[in-house]
Amino acid sequence: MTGQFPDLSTLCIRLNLTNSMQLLLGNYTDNLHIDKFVIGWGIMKTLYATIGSGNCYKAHLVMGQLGIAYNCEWIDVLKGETRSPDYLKINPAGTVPFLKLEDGRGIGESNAMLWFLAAGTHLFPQTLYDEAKALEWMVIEQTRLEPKISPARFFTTIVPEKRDEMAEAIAKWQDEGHAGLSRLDAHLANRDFIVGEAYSIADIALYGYVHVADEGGFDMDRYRHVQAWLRRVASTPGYRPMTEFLMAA
Ligand SMILES: N[C@@H](CCC(=O)N[C@@H](CS)C(=O)NCC(=O)O)C(=O)O
Repeated sequence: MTGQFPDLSTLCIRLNLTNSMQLLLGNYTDNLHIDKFVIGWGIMKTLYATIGSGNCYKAHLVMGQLGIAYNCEWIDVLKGETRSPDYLKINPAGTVPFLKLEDGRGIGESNAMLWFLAAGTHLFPQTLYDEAKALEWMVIEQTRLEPKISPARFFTTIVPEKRDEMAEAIAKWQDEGHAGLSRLDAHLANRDFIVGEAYSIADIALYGYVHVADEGGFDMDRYRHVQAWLRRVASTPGYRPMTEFLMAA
């Protein structure tokens, strides 16, 4: 019955169910013989996330593709909610995404979440070498791509009123981001996915921001291998676009 599970998780996110409502839903799903271990007592992971964030989208995408049900708590970065005393008690680093596990322990850093959530599944790299290559590309993502694409996109699309003021910095982020995108394009010239033969968390990590780089003013027509890979990722089983994540807010 796991095939029904992603639909259920979408339902839980959309309705933003309280714990007691999840408990009821858990009892209901027991009758349907849907996964009792996760849903049975209504206890779920909680993802603290902000709208429009590629880092938060990575966690949404991997949980959707693995059929993991979770609550989503929306934190408004633009209103400074990541720095509120209440949120700092949850994640002292004051950033999103943040994943709270069923037992109350937490995980920060989007790529660490991917690693934890996918371990032992078909989305985890299948050999030690591929694990190392996945880590290599996840570090490249966090150092050469995300820190360039994310701020360029933020000041171009999310707060466009700041675009002129930030024009010089945006141009610099774009230059540096293009170096990372060129490297990714060369890597994808002769392969379908980032590591090994199959789609994995390395693809999800890279996809989070690369697929919205055009919103940061990056000319993506320069990268035909990246474009083909973006289409391949978007056709993997259980894929959900970022816009669907936003609609759940
Ligand atoms: N490297 C972290 C980046 C986390 C991060 O900087 N998140 C941004 C949103 S994408 C944030 O929380 N900004 C608000 C703040 O720093 O107060 C990850 O991959 O999760």
